[in-house]
Amino acid sequence: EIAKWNPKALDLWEKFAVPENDDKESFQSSFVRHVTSTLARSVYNIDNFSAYQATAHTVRDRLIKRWNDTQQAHAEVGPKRVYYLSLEFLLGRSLDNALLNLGLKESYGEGVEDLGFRMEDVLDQEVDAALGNGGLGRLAACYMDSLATLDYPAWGYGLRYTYGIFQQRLNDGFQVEFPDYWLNFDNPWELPRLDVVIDIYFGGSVSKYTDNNGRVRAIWEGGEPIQAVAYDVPIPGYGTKNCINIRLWSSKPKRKFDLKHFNEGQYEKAVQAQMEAENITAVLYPNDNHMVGKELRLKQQYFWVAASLADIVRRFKKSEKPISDFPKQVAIQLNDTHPTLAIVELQRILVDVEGLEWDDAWDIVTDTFAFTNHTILPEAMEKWPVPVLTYLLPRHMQIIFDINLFFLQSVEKKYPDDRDLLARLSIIEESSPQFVRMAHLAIVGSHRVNGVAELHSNLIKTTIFKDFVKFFGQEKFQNKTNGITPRRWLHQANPKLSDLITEKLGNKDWLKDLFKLKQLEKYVDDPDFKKRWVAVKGSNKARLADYIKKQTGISVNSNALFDIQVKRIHEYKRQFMNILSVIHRYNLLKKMTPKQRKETVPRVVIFGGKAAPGYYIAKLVIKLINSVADVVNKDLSIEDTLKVVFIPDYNVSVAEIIVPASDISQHISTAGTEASGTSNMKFVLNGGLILGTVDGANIEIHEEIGDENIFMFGNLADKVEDLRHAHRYRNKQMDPALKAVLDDIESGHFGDPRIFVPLINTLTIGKDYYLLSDDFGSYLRAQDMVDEAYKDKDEWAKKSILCTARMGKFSSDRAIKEYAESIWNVEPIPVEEVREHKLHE
Ligand code: 475
Repeated sequence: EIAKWNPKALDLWEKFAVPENDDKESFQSSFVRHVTSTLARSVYNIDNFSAYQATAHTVRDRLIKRWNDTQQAHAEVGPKRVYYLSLEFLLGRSLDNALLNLGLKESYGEGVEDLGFRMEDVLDQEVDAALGNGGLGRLAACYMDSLATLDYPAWGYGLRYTYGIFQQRLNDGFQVEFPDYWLNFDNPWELPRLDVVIDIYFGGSVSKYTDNNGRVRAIWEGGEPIQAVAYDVPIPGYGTKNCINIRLWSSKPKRKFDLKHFNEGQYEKAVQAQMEAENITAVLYPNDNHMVGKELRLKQQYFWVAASLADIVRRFKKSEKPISDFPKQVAIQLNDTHPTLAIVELQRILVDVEGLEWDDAWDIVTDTFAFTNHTILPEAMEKWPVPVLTYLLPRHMQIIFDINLFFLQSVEKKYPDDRDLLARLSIIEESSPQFVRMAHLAIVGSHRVNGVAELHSNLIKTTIFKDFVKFFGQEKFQNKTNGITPRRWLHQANPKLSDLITEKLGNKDWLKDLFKLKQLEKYVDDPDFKKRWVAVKGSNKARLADYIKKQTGISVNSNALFDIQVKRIHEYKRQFMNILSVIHRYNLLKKMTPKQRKETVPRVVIFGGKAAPGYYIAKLVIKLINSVADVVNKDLSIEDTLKVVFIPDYNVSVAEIIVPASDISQHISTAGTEASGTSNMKFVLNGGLILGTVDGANIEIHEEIGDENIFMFGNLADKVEDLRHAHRYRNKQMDPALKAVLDDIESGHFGDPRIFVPLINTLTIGKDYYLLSDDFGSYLRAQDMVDEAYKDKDEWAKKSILCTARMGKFSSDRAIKEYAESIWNVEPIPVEEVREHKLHE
């Protein structure tokens, strides 16, 4: 428009645009301007944190530019977009990642040094954005990085929690939780869009009316609206101008307070509605792989999907395409069952608001959605009581009953007289009260369902979703093995290894095509290369040793074997088995002669991870680890052959220090319980070997890197049911080595044994559901093999190199391409080309 009445104006706009590939000077000028104008500080009044803020704001300016250009290009082309709905985005820190992806790392690094700061210290000021629990949330973050890098027109939708996952501290070896008020200082990585506001309704009532065509229709009138306000988080791709968006919704009352109550002097009542509205997005539920049936959690879910769908439908309508084109323009991926109400909400919009016939609407809905399952643990399966849904969302509950009715009618038609099949497939669990099974609703409302690793995808087809495969057929059920972004998990976390790889491969192309790492194989017998490879690992271990010293006061020997298990604390992940094997090792070391001890491989066993605040057994595992650490680390008689460390407050930025430093990492879930795992991929990509069970993505990692480069043990998934049966009905004998270790704990060797009774009971009274005693023997043998192998340093180096070289498959770029091609049917949009084309028009 401006160009029309003042053509010269455009030149000015161009001249003063935010620079894109700016140099040291333009960075410095922006830095100083932000220190004075944004932060109201000066050269006499600036610390590392202000330097971080000024740098972050400078980067933010550049991100906004790309973000705008990307949205403009997408508006120009009008492509099919993909929407990733995730209740969790575990992003971690943003500055280093943005600098890398924008190609500004070097110039800004020099620029900030000249101004009197070290980039390392500046980066270290940033607090993690920890809006997630573990695997599922971090996967969403890696997928956004890949979507941006591969130029897909994609959006993430989530919630802007005021409090992220709690901070973990230790008190006398017990976990204590502290609130994570991450927005305490301003957050430069979000753009508040106070103009993007959507009213969300709960409760109210449904009435019927007859439309112009004489059809009976429903209309839902909700209660007091709550506002969803958009906060946009730009996600820059690596080596591209594409910059996509995660839109996080924050809840806010529509009316500030109730004047009537206020005037009556009832102040608490006057602000009550306001507080209830703000509560919706106040806190992330801290449970991983576990369903908690709290009403507030259900409100979060609806609030989020209703706001997101309103936004998506509004964007679609701007295209002025017929509503039947919706699935040609929109693909929505459901990250687990948490956003399943989106299926119901879209059906409601199409039928009640747009006036479509039920069947036409339903075809649009099922063509639009696809659903990813992340766990088969029964306690994680979401189900919501019908009475709760009925009063919170009366119209949605009616629609769910109708979806179920039509679905079961179609089942009945195909399999007449199989009442049990109907009961098993039903979206409604016929208990008292009734429950809505969210996974069933998600399957029925989606055209594709996928698991996250080969074994897991096969298991869901043969166990929890078996009947659905029978009804819908195989094609609907796919596998999409998880992946991780090599930008954060190698280049950023392990700069020395990244530099060595780039030097050998001649360029950085491997960061966009991870299969290129294969070329490293030709150096496995090059002594100079091996030496440098080992030196990098050594310096990463020293870096971790420093961090451990700072955080825990424990000194560890970086020449020892670093054996690491970091992940959420959960019985199925079996940290308990790990610490029991540590006790076993400790007792052996004590019995050894000094000569024997000299010949053993010294080990540092490192743990980290949060337990859900209400998960009593998991918290006892943390206490046991710390109690064992107290005894072992003090015992001079074992001459530094064993150290045990629990690193507090494991999170993304701590993982970036830990992951590059492993010799061995442990992924030892009971076979069939860990859907995929993604930290296994991170460790191996950084040249760490795995000690693991035949579970999740371990199996595919094994396939890629080969037998010699991984230590696998334990019973297979297809044996698990029988073994559990044996524990339940045949008083199974306990492994004697395991028995000895338990006796040792019970003797009081690691502090008051009464504390650990409930934990030990899981193996006895609890019938050892996770089969520790069945796997303990083969676990110890595998540990011995690790020790033996580590003695041959040269062979170990070779294994380490081959690990990294063969990890191409596990890039999240590969995973995202598979989703794009076989589920979403979306194409990349090269933002830069679109812009140039537009300029030349
Ligand atoms: C699996 N989280 C990993 C990872 O696919 C897998 C969060 C809230 C409520 C309930 N559950 C969750 C998960 O279920 C979860 O994180 N699952 C994990 O997803 C990514 O690699 O094996 O355990």
